[in-house]
Amino acid sequence: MQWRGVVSCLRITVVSLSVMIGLGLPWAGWAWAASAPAQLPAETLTIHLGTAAGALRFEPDYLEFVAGQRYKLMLDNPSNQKHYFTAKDFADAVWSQKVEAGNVEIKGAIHELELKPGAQAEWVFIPQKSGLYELHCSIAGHAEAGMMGQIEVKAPV
Ligand SMILES: [Cu+2]
Repeated sequence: MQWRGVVSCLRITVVSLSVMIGLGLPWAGWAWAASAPAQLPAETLTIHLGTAAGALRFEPDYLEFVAGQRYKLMLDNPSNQKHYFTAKDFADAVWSQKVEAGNVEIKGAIHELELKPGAQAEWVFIPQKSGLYELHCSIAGHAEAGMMGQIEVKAPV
């Protein structure tokens, strides 16, 4: 609870600073806003697609974001079969900066990710629209067996 309080305070401080910059130094404020999105500090979250024991589920199966904040979502597949991270409405509601996997960095819109056994990927994005979105694995039978989840994007405080 205390931690949440500190976070809200920090958010209010950041908003106040932005407002002050915007009002006091219009040109500096404009330049800051124009270059900001890709440089905002990123909060890191992790999601596992499947489990080492072979369970068909996402861990965790609920992710929460705040619109306008930058995130680095670390995806991995600890199981011995491939899985998908399919959340099309969510993907349409975010600005994707990049996906990094192995030595490859992919820029631009992302719709779905497939992770082979043992694979890892990092997806950097900024959610744009609040809402409750569904997540599932699109391999036949996996969603039915429980490989589903929810992604909530909250409006900025
Ligand atoms: Cu799956």
